[in-house]
Amino acid sequence: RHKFWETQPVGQFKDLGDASLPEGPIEPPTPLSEVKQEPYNLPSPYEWTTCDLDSEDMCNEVYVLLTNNYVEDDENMFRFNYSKEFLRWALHPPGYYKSWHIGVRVKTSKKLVAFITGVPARIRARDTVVVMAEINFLCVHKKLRSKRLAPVMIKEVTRRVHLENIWQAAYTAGVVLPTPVSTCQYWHRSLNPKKLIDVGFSRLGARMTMSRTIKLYKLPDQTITPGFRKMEPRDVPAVTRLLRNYLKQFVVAPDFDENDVEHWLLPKEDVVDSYLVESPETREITDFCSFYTLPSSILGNQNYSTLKAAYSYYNVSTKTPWIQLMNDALIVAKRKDFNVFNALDVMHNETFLKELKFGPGDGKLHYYLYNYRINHVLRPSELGLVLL
Ligand code: NHW
Ligand code: EN5
Repeated sequence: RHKFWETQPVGQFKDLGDASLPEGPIEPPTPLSEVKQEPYNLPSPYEWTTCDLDSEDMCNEVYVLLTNNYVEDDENMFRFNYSKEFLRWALHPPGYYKSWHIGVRVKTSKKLVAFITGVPARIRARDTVVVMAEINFLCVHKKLRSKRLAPVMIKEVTRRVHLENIWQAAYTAGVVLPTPVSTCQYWHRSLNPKKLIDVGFSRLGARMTMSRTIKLYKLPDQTITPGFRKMEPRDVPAVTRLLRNYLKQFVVAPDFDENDVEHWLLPKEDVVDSYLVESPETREITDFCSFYTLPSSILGNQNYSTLKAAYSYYNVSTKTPWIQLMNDALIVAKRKDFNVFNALDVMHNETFLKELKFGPGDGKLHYYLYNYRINHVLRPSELGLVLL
């Protein structure tokens, strides 16, 4: 059934439920001298290229490829539209390798037709912190699908990760592959219900009018929690402590240090937003919430071309109740003109989703590890990791 994945060091369907297999690496690292020194062969019309996102031209080529060919929903109504600034941010974390930003061009025309990326990350699985690659933005041009290009690209990124002496990876996908560590549900909170209904993102509920629907999703103009404010550079140490302490409880979670928090969580306009609660009495930072900006192109609508979506990222509550904290996040997202606020049922998100009028979407997200076995399928609430 999975001619490629059956050959890879990932959990196989036949081993699901076999708790006798040891947790940890599926195969040991090989000596670096045994890692293939030359790139894998592509079909002869194509050639490898390394994409420098700092170059305005290359960043634009990647942006155009993804804008036209990246992930769509199951009815092909929406397509992810990551911005150039977002791609630069996503691919330039501390310690990134340029060689892990891999493109495929047509030799004759030099047109960019495929892409895959990795970035390094320290991810903890139970008690063990493992240096991994986070793989994302795998994309093959629509006209070149089903030619088995994806397996070659995956093998090539794997080779380049191995050359840096890294032997594990984490990735998410909307499709089922061998075999998910966990399967999460997308939830959606309407901020602009009229537009969402007009573009077919959501439907008018049974026995609901448009005006009742608009009223149902109304939010206050101002946040409610005293001391709720935008995160600033001076907050990096306190946010790192708060987040590290919070993420301890999950089975799989990133091991963020201050440099990671500065990169991934300091607010960056139209890319990532972060807010915290600073106690007006003690000046202590007690709670935190964040979301990233990922618009989708609306395919074939007369009136609208983009859906502005916020995606819940990392959140921590120690004093402010979850529902109040995330309601404030909804208020700022609404004020910033997002049309919808999306979240997965990871971490403690189930404690606020229903209360805050999120509804389940038609999409699922499967989490995977490469060359690392976890013996049981995890509940989403055991996951402390959000990929972009
Ligand atoms: S998930 C988003 C993936 N991208 C899209 O969905 C965009 C639209 N689709 C496409 O561009 C986030 C194409 O359909 C793609 C497949 C390119 C998806 N992950 O070339 P063929 C990520 O980026 C397998 C993994 O003929 P195609 C995460 C499929 O099961 N494998 O198909 C990426 C089959 O293998 P099988 C996927 O449609 C993680 C084979 O590809 C997959 O022209 C990558 C068919 O290839 C997916 N999303 O192109 C893995 N979709 O065994 C990283 C299909 O079943 C692993 N396939 O025969 C770790 C590497 C690093 C290790 C370091 C130690
Ligand atoms: C790797 N980083 O299917 C990511 N999105 O539910 C790659 N549905 O937006 C993997 N089909 O349910 C990505 N509206 C996998 C996800 C791919 C994109 C995707 C889903 C997630 C989605 C929307 C639109 C559906 C359009 C028709 C959806 C219902 C919203 C409604 C709002 C009111 C309350 C009930 C729910």
